[in-house]
Amino acid sequence: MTNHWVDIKNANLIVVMGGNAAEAHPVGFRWAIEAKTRNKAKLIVIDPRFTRTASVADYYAPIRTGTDIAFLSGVIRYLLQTGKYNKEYTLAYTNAALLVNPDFKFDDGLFSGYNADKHSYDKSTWTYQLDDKGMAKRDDSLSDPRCVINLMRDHVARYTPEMVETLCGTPKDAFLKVCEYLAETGAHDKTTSFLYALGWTQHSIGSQNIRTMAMIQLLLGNMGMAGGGVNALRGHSNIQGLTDIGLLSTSLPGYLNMPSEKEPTLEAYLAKYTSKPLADGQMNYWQNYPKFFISLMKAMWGDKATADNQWGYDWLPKWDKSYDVLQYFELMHQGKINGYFCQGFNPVLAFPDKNKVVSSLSKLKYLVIMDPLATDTSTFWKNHGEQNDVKTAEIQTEVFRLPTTCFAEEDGAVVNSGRWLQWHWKGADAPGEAITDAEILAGIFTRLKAQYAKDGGKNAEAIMSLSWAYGNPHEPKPEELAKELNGKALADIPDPKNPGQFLARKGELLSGFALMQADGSTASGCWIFAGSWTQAGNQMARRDNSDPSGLGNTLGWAWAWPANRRVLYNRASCKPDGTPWDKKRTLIKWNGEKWVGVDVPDFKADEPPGSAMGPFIMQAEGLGRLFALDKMAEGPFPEHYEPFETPLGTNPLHPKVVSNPAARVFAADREQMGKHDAFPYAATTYRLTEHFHGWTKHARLNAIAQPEQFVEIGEALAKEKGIAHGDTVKVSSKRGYIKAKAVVTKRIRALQSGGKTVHQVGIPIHWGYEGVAKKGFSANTLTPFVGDANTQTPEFKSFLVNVEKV
Ligand SMILES: Nc1nc2c(c(=O)[nH]1)N[C@H]1C(S)=C(S)[C@@H](COP(=O)(O)OP(=O)(O)OC[C@H]3O[C@@H](n4cnc5c(=O)[nH]c(N)nc54)[C@H](O)[C@@H]3O)O[C@H]1N2
Ligand SMILES: Nc1nc2c(c(=O)[nH]1)N[C@H]1C(S)=C(S)[C@@H](COP(=O)(O)OP(=O)(O)OC[C@H]3O[C@@H](n4cnc5c(=O)[nH]c(N)nc54)[C@H](O)[C@@H]3O)O[C@H]1N2
Ligand SMILES: [Mo]
Repeated sequence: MTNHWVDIKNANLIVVMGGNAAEAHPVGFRWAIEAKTRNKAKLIVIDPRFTRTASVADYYAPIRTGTDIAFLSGVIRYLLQTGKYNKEYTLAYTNAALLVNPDFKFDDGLFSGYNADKHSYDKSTWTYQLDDKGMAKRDDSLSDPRCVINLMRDHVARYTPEMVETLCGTPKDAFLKVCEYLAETGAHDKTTSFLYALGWTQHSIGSQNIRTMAMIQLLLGNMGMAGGGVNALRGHSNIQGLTDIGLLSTSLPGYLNMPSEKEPTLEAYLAKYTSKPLADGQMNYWQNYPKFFISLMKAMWGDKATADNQWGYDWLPKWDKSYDVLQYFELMHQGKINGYFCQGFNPVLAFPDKNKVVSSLSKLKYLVIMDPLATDTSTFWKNHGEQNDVKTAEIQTEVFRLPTTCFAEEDGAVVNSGRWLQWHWKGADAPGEAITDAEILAGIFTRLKAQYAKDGGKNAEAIMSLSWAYGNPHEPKPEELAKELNGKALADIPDPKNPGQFLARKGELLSGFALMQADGSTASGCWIFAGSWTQAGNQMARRDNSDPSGLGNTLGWAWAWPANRRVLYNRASCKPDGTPWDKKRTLIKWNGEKWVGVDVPDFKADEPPGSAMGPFIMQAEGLGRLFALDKMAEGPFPEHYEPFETPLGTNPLHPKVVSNPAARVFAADREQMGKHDAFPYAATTYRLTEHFHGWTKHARLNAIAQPEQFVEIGEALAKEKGIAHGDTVKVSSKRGYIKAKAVVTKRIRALQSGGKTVHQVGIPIHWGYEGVAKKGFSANTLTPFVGDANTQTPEFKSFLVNVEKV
């Protein structure tokens, strides 16, 4: 979230699209209800299904799954055509006026630079026009046809209300009604908050779904504003923390980059990621990259990291390709992986193409399961009947089960969707032989290290040099890990403004990332967490909920990254002259000397209004990007591509380019994609309030609350297929089938899309064969093995099935 949970109450309009907050985030959703009751805010829902969120909404519009970019591009077209957007904000704070490279093009579904063999783009034309100082050129009169806003207007011109209706199946009137709601919040004193989750991310065009919405928020002037923003409602407890500390194969903690083979030296690496300004006078925070990176190296290798050995750069792995989970299971499937550590992950239920997953696990020599529960994955080798019909004798994989504690059985910090690090205390001791994940990992590390010391091995120096400064090396404590992430001074840090004084003395915990140095005198495991545990103590454990402004910016409650800031880009909540766009939403303002207010300013504290510095300080030009330059895999502007399994069989906009041209699909999986003639219905998968993934089928009360696997189909489809409410149906895709009870419902209606009737099928995800609940099928028996071109998040939300009465 750029904003935070409580801030939702400040919105005038709440759009839930690509999520179902009332069911998946029932506690946080209270803030949407608070906005409705206190602010007379309107709540609108756009979802293929009439959800429980829709049932308390002011307006609901249906949509065909996988078509949100078309819908949102139609909204952008509407805003530009009617002029109902925040023009001052757009001109001052976005790249609308900047000039784009004359060689950048979009034609018949493809942007300039496409390489059909590699399914990827040469992005060298996705740039600005630069002046002789290397700064981006701009035309504030917006008359140059190469201005971003003019190219964008041309790009979205195709998304007329009629085209939106054709692509999305959303009736034109409903679409226009949503446009009107949104346009009202283009006023300076009105905001929209978008709440989204997997309904947007789990698509082959997932990242661009979110980007299109972010562009709308920029046009409406809602970024940086209380009650505005781009608000991802995250999933697992601490999944936000997981991304923050970089547990992705191409990331390092704090959204730093894991080096690749293309950066063999530290110099090449830092040159690539230390950004240079694209506008005169711009502070761009990534100019500090070396300070954050070298501090991380010092946290990793301690005294062993020195200037002479490039702070241990050579010890870091250099990726040749992304090792996302799709890639990893593909390699496993090809027989190239010997062993797999499966920590807090149940891939047989959670990962696409369950049959491929089980066949991949069957090729391993060993599988280690770290989990508090006996998961379905841990017994993938057992024949569980129709739900897992394997030949046990043919599976040689040795499975080790290491029982762990769960979050309620240990202390630690959980980062919520609003970036708040909240310390929590354990509620109970773990039962039986369960020990913490940290103790297991430390146990493996200390043994590996001992073995390396004895026998040597590949990259031994990296293992031998790792800093492991914990009181008990076999069991690092949450407090120790938290302080390591925060960081400390390894030498006295002099204050450049006050000679003879120090910002920190040697050994002290850092009070913030501004203290970090690129000379090895500071260490920090995750720069964005600096300030969470300082000399003043554990900031994450604070529980002062005083709220002087009433906006919910409780700066004394827990601690938010970065720098305890609650609303990102809050400089943009003020006009260029430093006064707030909307007085009742004052987060910060200029007091004549510096920026002050109820939030921590997201700007240089003493940079006066009217200077050349833009508010989006993580960007080289300081502006919100309507044109994304080279940051996205499939183009600087979003474009509608069909799901890999499309019920239309074509893309009405450009039949030659049907699905995301930059998506990575493994050859064998391409063959496993179904076609609409054999699998005519558009399916999507989702959660139920009463269950949490595959855990709660181990709990009797949840199993009683939602006792049996079902699928939802509309009345029209049920009638066509002769299916009655409560019948057992077989739902099949090209990859397998499941059987479940049919729930025939008005909540899913047939849509008219692409000149035909499209029926949608809803499939909840919570069943499997382990636990106390009635057995069921992994919903992922049906789903395709393809992901978003940027993140590789699987396309769980749009695929094709057939439905038959059993
Ligand atoms: N009770 C409960 N709560 C949970 C979880 C749980 O298992 N149980 N899981 C947690 C986790 S890990 C996560 S990530 C979150 C997920 O939170 P959500 O994303 O809100 O949950 P889902 O139910 O997967 O999907 C949300 C909605 O997306 C809709 N949808 C499907 N395709 C599309 C589309 O193309 N466009 C649009 N606009 N909508 C579409 C679905 O119909 C569904 O209503 O929930 C968290 N909360
Ligand atoms: N078709 C379809 N598939 C989906 C989705 C969908 O919407 N549709 N949603 C996707 C999403 S968003 C998610 S998040 C995944 C969820 O996929 P998983 O993360 O695989 O699902 P969980 O059942 O939550 O599994 C997590 C495991 O962690 C264990 N666990 C809990 N606490 C701890 C702990 O402290 N330590 C350890 N080691 N283990 C612990 C639990 O017992 C559980 O077995 O599913 C994904 N798959
Ligand atoms: Mo999730």
